[in-house]
Amino acid sequence: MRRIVALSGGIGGARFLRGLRRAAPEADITVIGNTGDDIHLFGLKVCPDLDTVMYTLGGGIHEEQGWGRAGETFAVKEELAAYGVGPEWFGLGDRDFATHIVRTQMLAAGYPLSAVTEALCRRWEPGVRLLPMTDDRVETHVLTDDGDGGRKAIHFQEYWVRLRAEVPAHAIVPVGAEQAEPAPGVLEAIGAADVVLFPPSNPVVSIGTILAVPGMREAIAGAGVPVVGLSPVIGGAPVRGMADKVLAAVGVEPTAAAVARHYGSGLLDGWLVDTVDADAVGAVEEDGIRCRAVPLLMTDLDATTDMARAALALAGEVVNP
Ligand code: FO1
Repeated sequence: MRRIVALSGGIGGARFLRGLRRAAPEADITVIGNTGDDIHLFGLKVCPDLDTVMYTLGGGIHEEQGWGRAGETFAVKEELAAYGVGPEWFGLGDRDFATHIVRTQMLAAGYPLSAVTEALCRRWEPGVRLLPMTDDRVETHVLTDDGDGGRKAIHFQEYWVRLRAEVPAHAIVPVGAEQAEPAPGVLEAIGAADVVLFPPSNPVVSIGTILAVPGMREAIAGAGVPVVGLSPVIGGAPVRGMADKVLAAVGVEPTAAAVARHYGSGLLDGWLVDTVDADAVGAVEEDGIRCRAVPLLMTDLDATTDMARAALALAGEVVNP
């Protein structure tokens, strides 16, 4: 499989891509990154998922945290706080600030986000082609309670980082998605792909937001190539983060089989579940999706590479049953 397209959110997607790059060193890998998590802060455009992929594959990521830069300092944030300028709940470091300054400057000069991302990647050399899902503004909002018996929509980062997803989420809305267009190169990459992969990213706010861009789902389903996903849910709980909270908001149980059904056999040809969920294989296959159980914990690069190999092997099985 020479041409691989992978959709990706932040931490989980980025770590998987590291394994994929190692599993398929000769392949052309195009990554379509979620931009629904993007946020404007201090007049700067921050793209957490694109940056997480770029830093992770480029060797600049804070390994334990999974987001932000290694060796980070927070002088700018402290100085802003001294002026009473927040939000303090979002940790932007000094090194990371430079990325947002360059990005914002280029956007203000008229470059689209796809061109800006390409320029930033020239420094980081991630070894994949990283494309934002769209050049248009899409912002994921979460409908929560307003405390007065009503409801209010808040930015995804406020829900995720400030509130730690601990308040009820009634709906997840990718604001602007309906009017968005896939970024240049996205549909072409899907059309030329030999396989499309869904890493173990959040099915709602990461992969789901990418699929909400008009034309994206149709292009993937109609590409005529295997589409294989890896479950981000293991043993009834998300491996990382608070994906169960946003799954509940869209009425999906936090099980590997339910996430596969959520994507559906119209989109997904193959699905990997963890070995602890081996008893879900039958149910997923009954839904018309070829399923295998393999270890899905990204404990180190070897384990992650094996996961990527298993995904590519399953794609091969779908083509040559
Ligand atoms: N996640 C946190 O839990 N707390 C933070 O303060 C935080 C800051 C941050 C800054 C830049 C960046 O690229 C990512 C950052 N993240 C932070 C991660 C991010 O909020 C989410 O994990 C992703 O958006 C979900 O994919």
